[in-house]
Amino acid sequence: MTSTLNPAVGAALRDQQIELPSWAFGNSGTRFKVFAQKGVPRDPYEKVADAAEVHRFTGIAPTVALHIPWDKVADYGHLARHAADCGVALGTINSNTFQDDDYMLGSVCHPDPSVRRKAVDHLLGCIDIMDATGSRDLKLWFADGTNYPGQDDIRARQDRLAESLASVYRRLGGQQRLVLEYKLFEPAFYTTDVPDWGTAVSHCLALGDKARVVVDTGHHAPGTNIEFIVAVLLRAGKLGGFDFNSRFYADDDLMVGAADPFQLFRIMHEVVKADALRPEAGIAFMLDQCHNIEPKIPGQIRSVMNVQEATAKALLVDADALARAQQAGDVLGAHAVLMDAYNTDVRPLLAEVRAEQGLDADPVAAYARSGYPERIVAERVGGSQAGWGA
Ligand code: PSV
Ligand code: MN
Repeated sequence: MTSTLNPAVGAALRDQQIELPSWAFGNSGTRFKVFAQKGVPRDPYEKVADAAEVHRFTGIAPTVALHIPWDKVADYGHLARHAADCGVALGTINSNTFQDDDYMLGSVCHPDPSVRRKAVDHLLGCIDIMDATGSRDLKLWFADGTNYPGQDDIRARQDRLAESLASVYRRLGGQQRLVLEYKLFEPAFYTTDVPDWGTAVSHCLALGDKARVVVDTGHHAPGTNIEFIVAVLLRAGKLGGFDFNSRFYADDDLMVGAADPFQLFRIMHEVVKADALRPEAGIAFMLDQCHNIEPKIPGQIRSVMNVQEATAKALLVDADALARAQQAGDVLGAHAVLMDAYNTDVRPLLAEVRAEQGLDADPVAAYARSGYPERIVAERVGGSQAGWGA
């Protein structure tokens, strides 16, 4: 069969890298119930092994992000070597300053300096881990905020945040970065200390070049134009990465591309236009999802494929035709160029890309046939399954 694949599109798709969250492989749920699944990892080593399966069948998920302390181990260098043995590498280190009793009123914004010190020490400890794993990014998401008007001083909390962030920033090595994630609300409901991209970017600008913003697609109000935020951050050189997932209502953490594949395409279109897909562009394309009712490894494979499909469509946008139509004020023509790409069935094209990489055209089916799902159910007996908090 002769290849129909545009070489530039093929190369861009082969180079794409998507990072998997270790926590997607553990048990998760809502505050109502966590349903345990058979074969779920009991420790970070097994989580990494599962992530490696996703890479084995998709070829574009070579790194796995850790969450500390959920993925605490005695020897991070050893975990990094285990990852290499499995065919992947350790990626972003996600900090956790939201699951300790001391953090009830906040962490880095807490009114008590000793709690702020404890939170900052945790973040510095995460950088020590990055030194051992070779990770580039420290991801910061703060649950800090207030529930009631008058509960605390909004501006004083911003000052505490700025001071805490500066202490962490100073400790970063030359190649390391701090990526700051914002979230509209939850667990705080009245004020959140980093609620939006504006607050995040203003702190990152004050910190310097090694601080960038993370866009978690689930962290916006309904109707927010996320691709606009992406475009503005890319223009400012301040987009650090994504936490991809889908939302219908709030921070649902569903599979990316499930709720709104068109939004995902629009986001990837902005990324492609800014030539920011290349790994060297320094944008971390991470998933941040929980598979509460679906099997986890296939859920991650499907999610990676959804990002890949949206990317392929974005790469198919005829940039010249689009620019011509835009210049000419041809509203419908410009829109049609975009929709033509979005409406293309890219599955045959992706099957070709996978064939070139020696991969099965259907990663979900190939995984199902691999014997791995049965093996982990048989082998992972005893011990306690990993989940939120472990
Ligand atoms: C918060 O909702 C968040 O999106 C942050 O990225 C956390 O680190 C992650 O979820 C894990 O729960
Ligand atoms: Mn997130």
